Amino acid sequence: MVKAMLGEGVLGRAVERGVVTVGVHDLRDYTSDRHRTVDDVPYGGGPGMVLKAEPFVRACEGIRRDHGEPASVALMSPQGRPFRHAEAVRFSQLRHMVLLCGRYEGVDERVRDQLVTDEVSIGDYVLSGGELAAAVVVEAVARLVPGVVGDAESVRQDSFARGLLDYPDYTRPASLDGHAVPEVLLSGHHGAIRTWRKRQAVRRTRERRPELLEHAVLDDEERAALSALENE
Ligand code: 6SD
Repeated sequence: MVKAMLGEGVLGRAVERGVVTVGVHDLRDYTSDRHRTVDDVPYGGGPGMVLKAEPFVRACEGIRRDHGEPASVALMSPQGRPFRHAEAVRFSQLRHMVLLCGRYEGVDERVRDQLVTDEVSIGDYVLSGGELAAAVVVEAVARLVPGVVGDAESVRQDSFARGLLDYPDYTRPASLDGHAVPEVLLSGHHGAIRTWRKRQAVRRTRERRPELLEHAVLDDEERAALSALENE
């Protein structure tokens, strides 16, 4: 599942070009019993199973032996710190990181104590396993590695890199079932278009994600747009 996801698209091509390397490891390959057991019943009782610590420890030992010491060992978990653009930037600057994911059940706490340097949540909802979360993190981080996305300017202009939501986009036709594209975008006035887009980005952010404005670094035009909205 993880190999299929990471083999596609922008990331898949970057891996083919050798700009980034992604290894996928199966915890069962790091077990020693005949049944390749990765889980056991929880001490103290209760429902569900708990992923054993040893397969995680042995997997990390193997990775360390083959690839050197990782700069981060991140555990995908709903108990983690929210994964945002700033964390993606930080991870993208590391030479090597490991992402650990469980499936179906909890993880023995000693994995956190002994191995994990970053516990990461991709959002406040519960998945059945960490694989999708890890793929989300890998994709968001890899985009920020120079050379992964062809157009570096598009990465710089990405919504959360600017701290604001994106402005609305339009393409042809100029009118669709009576819904016209905003005049200014057809005007050819690049200055006016830039100003309109900044206003739209600020307006959307204020309406949908006002908390983002607390940390956004706004330029003069964006600050003016925000003041104008606040006086409306
Ligand atoms: C048991 C997991 C690992 C189960 C997860 C992470 C987030 N943000 N929601 N759910 C999750 C991660 C669920 O393995």
